[in-house]
This record gives sequence, structure tokens and C-alpha cells, in this order.
Amino acid sequence: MKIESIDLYAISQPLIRPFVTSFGLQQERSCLLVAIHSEGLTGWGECVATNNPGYSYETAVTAWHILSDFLIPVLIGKQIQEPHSLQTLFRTVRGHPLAKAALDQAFWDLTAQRDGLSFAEKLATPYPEGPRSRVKVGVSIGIQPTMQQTLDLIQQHVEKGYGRIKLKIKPGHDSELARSVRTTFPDLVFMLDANSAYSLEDVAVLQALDEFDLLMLEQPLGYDDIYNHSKLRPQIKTPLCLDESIKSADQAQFALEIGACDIINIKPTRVSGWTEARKVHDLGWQAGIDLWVGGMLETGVGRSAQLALASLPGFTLPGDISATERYYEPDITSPFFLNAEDSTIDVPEGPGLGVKVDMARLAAVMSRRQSFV
Ligand code: OSB
Ligand code: MG
Repeated sequence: MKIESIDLYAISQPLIRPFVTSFGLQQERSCLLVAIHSEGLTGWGECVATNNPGYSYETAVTAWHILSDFLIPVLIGKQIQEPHSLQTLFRTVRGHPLAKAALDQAFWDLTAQRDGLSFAEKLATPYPEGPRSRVKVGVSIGIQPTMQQTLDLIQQHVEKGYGRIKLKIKPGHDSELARSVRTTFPDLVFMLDANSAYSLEDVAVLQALDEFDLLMLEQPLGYDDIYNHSKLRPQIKTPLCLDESIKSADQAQFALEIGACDIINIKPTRVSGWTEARKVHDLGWQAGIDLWVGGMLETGVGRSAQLALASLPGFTLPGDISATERYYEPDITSPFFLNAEDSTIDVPEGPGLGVKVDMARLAAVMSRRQSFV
């Protein structure tokens, strides 16, 4: 397919509720969108880099720079047939996975449409069982001002039908939180995400979490660390999950070989896109570990591609892919709804992403736009 033109958009949308993690507070969520045009089709992708470098070193401003000055110029006018070619074309840019993932997503969407497939069907072509039609999801709840507010929010989400709850923690806001939640909800399936807020010196605090029957503890140690996680793992009973530290299939392989985790949260955006995410999926699946799809507060554009990834056969645990109403009202695409009976969301049937971007809504939340030809 000849890449004829690409549009780049910067948008900012208010979150229904502020999202607080160990690395900061978000009230508005900024991101970039890309639209690749070819042969009368348009493929969409979302760059999840946001206003500050708290989760990743990339921000919406650095991603705009990398996309507009380097990555988009590499693609314009080129004949490209399949998404894996982007990995080769992007070799001249080191790092910046969130910027790369936006174009990767858009090109998967575009080629799925060309092939008459949904994004999920195209992604699942190597597997005889094909994609799942609905995927298990959970909800991620930020740090709340009081314990009572946390318990109330959990209750609300359980009532909505969420079968798995994730809570953010930070030093001083950890074992007492877990104790209250476990006491109030004896059967709740819940997990904690530290976003790299602890060090190996905090092992006693992390061991204190053993008694609460957590589904997992996500990324307690350094955002680039794999080695110390392998030291921590035998010292705690809670299954250990990596998020921030796994930015490529190579790093996933390293983590698996040194026994640094029991579980991997695969965020397609964090690993440069869906081609690499599928490689991480294959490695984890072969190794027999549990896998789930992570999120970055995506709009419907990103959510739909997360659902496609989560439809692959190796995913065993609920993804951070909550329904649209959790974050945006209204969103820039048609909404996704939770199936309350089994805490799932239907995988879009396509073609491609299977969602339509509402151009009027996009214009209302857009702060910048540039077209490349
Ligand atoms: O660590 O998983 C994380 C959101 C922004 C940045 C990092 C994380 C998160 C979430 C939200 O936990 C998951 C979602 O998209 O619902
Ligand atoms: Mg995380």
C-alpha cells in the first residue's frame, strides 16, 4: 500500500474522575492521534504519551517531535505491504516506543481493512483457534483521598460488573489499604500496582502483602529494573507482574530466563506496537506464564486495538480495558460497554479497528493538527 498522507492530531480530554498514581495526578488526559491514508482507506492509531514523563520518558511534545520530524517522513510515499515492515523502517530511531506504536497501530488498522479482516482477525492469523469474540476485563482505580472513598469506588465497580479490581499503591499507602479491602470484600479478585515506587530495601513492606491473597503485585521496583525483581520474587508469595520494565521482546525473554516475574502486563504501546506485543505474547505463552493486556487510559481508538490484542489465545487474565464511561463522556468514538454477567467486553468485528472516529468531537478536543503528504 502506498502511504499517501498522514494526519497528526494533539487532543486533550477531561477525565471523568482524576487518576492518581505513585507518579502523579492526571485530571485531563492528553494524547496524539494519527490517521494514515492509502487507497481510499484510513487507519487510526493513538500515541499514549501524555503531558508529563511520569510513566515513560516520552511526552505528547516529544512524541509530536519524533513523529513529525522522523517517523512520519520515513513512511510518506513508501510502498508497504505488512505491519512488520515498520519495525525495519523505524530502526533509524532508537527508543520512543509510544511514538512508534501510534503509527504501528494505524498501519495494522489500514492493512486489516485492506484484507477485509477485523484488527483481531488479522492479529490472530498465526493461531489456528483464531481470535476470541469477547475478552475478560478489569478496572484500574487510582489513589483516593480516603480509605472510605476507595471502598465506595470498589463497591460501585463491583456493582457495575467488574470482576477484577486493580488499586494503585505507593509507600505509606499499601498494606493498610490491602487489609481494609480484603476485610470489606473477602472474595474480591484484586491486585496492586506500585508503578516502581519501592526498592529492594522495602522487602518487608512487600512481604506484608502476602496475607491478602492478591491476584498479583505489579511493578514494585525500578521502571527499568529486571534484575532486582528476580531477587524480590522468591522472597514474596504474591505473584509478581512486570509492566514498565518490559519494553521489547528481548527484555521479556531476559526477564523470563532469569525468573524475574510470574506474569507480564503487555501494553502494546510500551513495546512499540502490536507486532512486538505479539512477539512478547508468544514468548510468554510458550513459557507458560500468565499474560494480560495493560492500558494507558486510551480513547476508543486505542481501546479497540487493546481488545484485539487481548483476543489472542495466550492471554489468561483480565485486561485493563474498562468500558468507555469509566474515563470519557463522551469519547471520540462510539462507546464500549461492559458485559456485566461475565466482566467482558466484545471484541470489535471490524473492518480494521471497527470504531468510527467522531470528527466533530475530535475537532472539539483538538489543540493542534498537521498533515503530511
Ligand atoms: O501502570 O498500568 C499502569 C494508566 C496510566 C499509566 C500507567 C498505568 C495506568 C493504568 C490504567 O493502570 C489502566 C487503564 O487504561 O485503565
Ligand atoms: Mg502498571
